[in-house]
Amino acid sequence: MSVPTRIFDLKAISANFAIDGCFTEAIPYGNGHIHDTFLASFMSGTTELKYIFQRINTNIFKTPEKVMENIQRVTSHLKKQIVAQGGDPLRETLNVVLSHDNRSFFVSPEGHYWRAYLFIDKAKTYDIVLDGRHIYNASRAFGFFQRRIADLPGDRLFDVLPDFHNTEKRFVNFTNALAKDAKNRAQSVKTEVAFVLAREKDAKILCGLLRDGKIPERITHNDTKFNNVMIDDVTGEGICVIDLDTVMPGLVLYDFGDSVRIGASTAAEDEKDLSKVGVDLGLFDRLAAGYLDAVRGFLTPVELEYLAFSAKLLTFECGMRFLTDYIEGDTYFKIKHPEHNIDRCRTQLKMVADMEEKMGKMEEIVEKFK
Ligand code: ADP
Ligand code: GN1
Ligand code: MG
Repeated sequence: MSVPTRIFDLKAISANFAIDGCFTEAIPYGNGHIHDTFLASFMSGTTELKYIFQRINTNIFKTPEKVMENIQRVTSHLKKQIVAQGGDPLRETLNVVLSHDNRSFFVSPEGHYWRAYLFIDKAKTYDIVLDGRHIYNASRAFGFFQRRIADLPGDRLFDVLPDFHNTEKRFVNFTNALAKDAKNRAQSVKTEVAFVLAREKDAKILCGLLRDGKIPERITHNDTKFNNVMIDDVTGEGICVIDLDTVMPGLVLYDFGDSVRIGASTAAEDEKDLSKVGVDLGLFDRLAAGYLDAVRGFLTPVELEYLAFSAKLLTFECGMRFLTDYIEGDTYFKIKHPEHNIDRCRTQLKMVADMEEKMGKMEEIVEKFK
């Protein structure tokens, strides 16, 4: 497994943060593929306080200080916007809890980077979309996020994962992994490999538009999967966009495209029965409506033109990443069983094939809400 599940001494770690309460317990939390996440509880008098603790995955994020600097800037800016719009800044954005020495993280004696956030209560994340309203609201939240962050003052955000959505480079990484075939697995995934190799041309399209100055670089989230939005238990609203590690310069098309592969899917990302996997055009309709209701007037005509295509491209990119990781021996994504990455790859490629068939309809849907 890429990151071993380990028991950490959350009581000792949390003692380094400005939390006014006595530690009671901590449990592993959520289904993220990257960090070690825990829900920790404390008692302050008779009040229970809850916090999210995360051990930052420094195999992936090599500059955790820069990640936290970006997150501090982004969340401070969002807070101002939320307050100005009459919202609740403790629920509608992540709130970083500082360490006793006023830093946004704590480095343990073993060299692990830990951070803490206020726990957003009475809201949940979901791995599968339950209904059209959920995805409309989540997608609208991602759209508002892009708008709110657009006028972040100061320097360009730090590129914490350079070329994160550079699909052209990802394609080269994939072919390199294939040539090396370090774990002797390529033979067993020939169909998936052929599917990816046949789409090299697609991999270059958004990179080309950016290079040619046809679409603008903006500040984007870059990891807009459905379980990175908290859905309010009572109202069903997409109350808070979380998982802000990858907020950095990017294309709005990365965010829209990446949100579709789970947001408009009829099955889980790791569903084994591929007959259940496909794009649900009803969900795609709600997803596009929610996003465009939030960003109407903000996107350029070329960005609008490529929305439907971006869904296919980002799903392809993700499938190719899972396949690369499988071929390389599961070094990047957390996996729960040995076939996990290839199962995930297969759902993504099945989604791509289905989107290719339904691209005309997806474009008509986008057109309706422009
Ligand atoms: P990863 O990068 O590993 O996906 P996330 O930051 O998305 O990590 O966190 C994993 C899960 O933890 C989320 O899907 C969500 O369920 C939960 N979570 C994260 N931050 C909070 C928070 N501030 N309040 C409540 N739940 C949270
Ligand atoms: C990871 O962090 P999480 O689980 O929300 C990954 C995304 C992938 C996604 C696939 C930093 O997202 O890029 O699309 O898994 N995040 C990073 O489910 O690589
Ligand atoms: Mg996440």
